Amino acid sequence: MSTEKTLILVKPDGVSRQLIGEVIARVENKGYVITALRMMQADRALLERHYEEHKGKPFFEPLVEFMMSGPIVAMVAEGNRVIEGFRSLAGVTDPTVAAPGTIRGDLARDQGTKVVQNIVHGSDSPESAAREIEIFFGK
Ligand code: IDP
Ligand code: MG
Repeated sequence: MSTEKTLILVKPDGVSRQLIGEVIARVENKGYVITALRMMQADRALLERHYEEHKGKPFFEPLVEFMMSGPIVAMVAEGNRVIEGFRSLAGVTDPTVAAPGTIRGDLARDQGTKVVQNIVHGSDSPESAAREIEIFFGK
């Protein structure tokens, strides 16, 4: 049985607030294994691919611009049910209501911006994880 993989991003707000280590610590303390890691400046083409499911939504352009606004950290974490497990560690999308104890609930809040700034991204299904890992790390 092969263990599951997920793509995690520390978004530009997390990097600029020096929360890379905090995010990594939460992933590792939970028991998942980080098997790939890179810091990068994402370009528009990569982000439009990554967020293609949101094309046409009002927050799509602000989202792409926000994600290009500074460096991000991409990583692959592995472990049984890591996709679900990291989504649980991250908390819900809106940081105002994300549960305390989660990354978004503890470390983010509404900044009044067009796009929700919420520190991290995590894949939401095995299909998305495979697609997103290929975008950031290749085959
Ligand atoms: P997720 O990151 O929790 O999976 P998605 O619905 O996939 O949430 O949305 C991707 C990202 O787009 C979110 O993390 C957030 O930064 C932003 N976003 C999602 N919904 C909204 C919205 O309604 N308004 C503004 N920004 C949003
Ligand atoms: Mg999503």
